Amino acid sequence: MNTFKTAVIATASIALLGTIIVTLVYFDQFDKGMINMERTFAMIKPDAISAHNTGKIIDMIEQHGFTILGMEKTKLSKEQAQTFYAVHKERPFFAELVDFVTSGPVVIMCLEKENAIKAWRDLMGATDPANAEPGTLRKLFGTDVGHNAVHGSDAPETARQELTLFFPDLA
Ligand code: ABT
Ligand code: MG
Repeated sequence: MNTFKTAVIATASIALLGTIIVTLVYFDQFDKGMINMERTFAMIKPDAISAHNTGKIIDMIEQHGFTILGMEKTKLSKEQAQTFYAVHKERPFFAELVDFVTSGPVVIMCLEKENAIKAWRDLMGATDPANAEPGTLRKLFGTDVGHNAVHGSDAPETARQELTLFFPDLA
């Protein structure tokens, strides 16, 4: 009899636990749909790397709640830089831009957060550090419009393109 009762209680407990787990997983998925979890492509540029600001920037990324899904220190080839900045190829500053971004190592990252694309652009600050808000990465670590410490995708489509270029498994 005791064995029978134990078996009934054990079966009921397992069924209850199963129901709780299924419910939690369901609500987790539901939440993810509601909160627009996004991925973006980020880069720490050669100026910030050579100034030894890599660690401070990565620390701020984590302090602001981004999850670093992928990260690599690498040096871009001319071809990679030209593809990456192809949208600017007709601009007068294109050659200078490609020279700069290939002048030394960079740290490339895939970041995840709710509304990550805008959140990362907000943390970076304005393209020209002179116009960037206090506390932003470009105000803290940028020098001028051509040497502005960090990059971030500017829209969902560019995030997908840039992640496909550097982190195909995370795009
Ligand atoms: P990125 O994150 O590097 O793409 O910068 P952001 O999106 O804020 O600004 P855009 B407009 O994409 O600039 C690309 C790079 O070109 C540099 N630049 C831009 C100049 O050097 N002179 C200019 O007049 C303009 C408009 C700034 C960006 N990169 N760096 N280094
Ligand atoms: Mg840009």
